[in-house]
Amino acid sequence: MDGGEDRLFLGLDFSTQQIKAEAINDSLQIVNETAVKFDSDLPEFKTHGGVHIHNDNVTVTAPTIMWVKAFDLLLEKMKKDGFPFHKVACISGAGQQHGSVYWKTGTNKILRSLDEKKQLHKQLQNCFSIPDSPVWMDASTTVNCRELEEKVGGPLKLAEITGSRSFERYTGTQIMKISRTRPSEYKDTERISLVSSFAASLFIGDYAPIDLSDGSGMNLLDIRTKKWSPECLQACGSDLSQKLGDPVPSKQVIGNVSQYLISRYNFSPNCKVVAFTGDNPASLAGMAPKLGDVVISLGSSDTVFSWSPSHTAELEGHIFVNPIDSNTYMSLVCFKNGSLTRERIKDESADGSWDKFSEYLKKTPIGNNGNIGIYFDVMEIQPLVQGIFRFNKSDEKVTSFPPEVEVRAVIEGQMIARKMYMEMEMRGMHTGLDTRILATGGASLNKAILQVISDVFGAPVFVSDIPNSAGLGSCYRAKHGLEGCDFSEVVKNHPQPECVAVPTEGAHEVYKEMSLRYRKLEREIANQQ
Ligand code: 5FX
Repeated sequence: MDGGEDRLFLGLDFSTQQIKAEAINDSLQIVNETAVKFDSDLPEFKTHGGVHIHNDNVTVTAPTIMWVKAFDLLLEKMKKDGFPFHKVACISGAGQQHGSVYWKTGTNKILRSLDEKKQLHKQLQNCFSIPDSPVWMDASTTVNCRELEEKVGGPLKLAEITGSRSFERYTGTQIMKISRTRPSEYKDTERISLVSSFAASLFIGDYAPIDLSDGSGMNLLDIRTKKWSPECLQACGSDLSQKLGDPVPSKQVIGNVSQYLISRYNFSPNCKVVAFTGDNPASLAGMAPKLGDVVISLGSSDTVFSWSPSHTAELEGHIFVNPIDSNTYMSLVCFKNGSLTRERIKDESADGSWDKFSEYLKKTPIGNNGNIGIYFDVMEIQPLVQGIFRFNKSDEKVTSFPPEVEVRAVIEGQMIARKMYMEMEMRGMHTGLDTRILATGGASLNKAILQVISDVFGAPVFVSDIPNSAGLGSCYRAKHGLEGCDFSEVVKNHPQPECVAVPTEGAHEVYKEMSLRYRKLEREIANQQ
């Protein structure tokens, strides 16, 4: 190995429902894609959508060891398929954001002296002080959120420091909850990782640092100084700065691949690892956006994000340190009811067929004859509400819609909310005919859905033929970190996305009025809960 056209860059994506590896060569061509799906490939963990939703309906966790076992399976699959591990020059990766991993005291020694003959999950099975990791879908920490905000001087003050007011899924309050409810397990925790830095730890055989971009999703990092905020740490748990380690810029090389991986899979001893980051920051890198582009990512969660040169504190949405350039920022809004809700409605109203779903979207009018649906199958983030709500054109509640109306209602309702919260979070951001909306994620393959997005946002929608932008972004980040050049240099051969939908005439007026109604109805629902 070493240099030359032959070298590869490996990108990992530890997402909610699966882990995936993607490899590119120096010309940015994808040469390998391998995935392990938690529900179907690891049925012994009995997850649904990669998680366990507890009986209280707000606690959501995933077994940490399942992720380790998935890592074993993934690399074994690649080995079996003859993947040339020795050609990998650098690795980076992404993880579902906010989720946390609790390593038991003494584990670092084990990580540093792994036995190449044994699978990793067998060696790490007793190494997690909290065996079930809280994930981004968890909404069980409302009391902790209020406490954190109060301790630092209110929600806006917290947003000024950390880029976000307190949100239930954010890691700081998840840690606070664990330190209060499970004090002995907390004490027996040597290190706390995010899913991203946990995954990186499996590659370097040591505790990997948290990167600044994913670290911004914890309500613990001061995004102005790029250091942990002492007051936030103090509010969330004792000895927290030791348990977290120092954060590093997202493009930092954090070490070489472990001896375990060299011996077991034939990685090169020179193979470097660049800090892993969150899935949304990695997606930003994978879309290679221009300033002013808006990315809409349609996955387990739906997110809308963009690259911002500066930041202002807002009560809705989030600001993260930018994964590509830690002197700039990225703004993001996140919605919990994304693809699983769309899939449920496809199953219930379109006989489980995406073709039929698309047909219904095409045959129903823009604005759905005034019908509006709000589908929060699980507790939404903004607003913090769960339930299904349907309204007719006079804003009266109705209990059901005909199937084709239901299909349009879910997509219109979701996209109106995506635009509305994007405008609240990214003050001054308005989409128009000169904005490029870059769509990614599973639903970006569905042209009928993309047409609704274009109509609601009043902007053309572009897609590239790579739906997994987090994995690709991780490959780009690996190359960027290794070469230390400008990111624009790394992505100069990135395939140009193609315009697949432009706004329909007249749609703008319909959605302008409908958005006002949506906002009023959503507020009423939130006030009633
Ligand atoms: C972002 O803030 C989120 O919570 C989600 O998009 C997760 O990152 C999904 F993995």
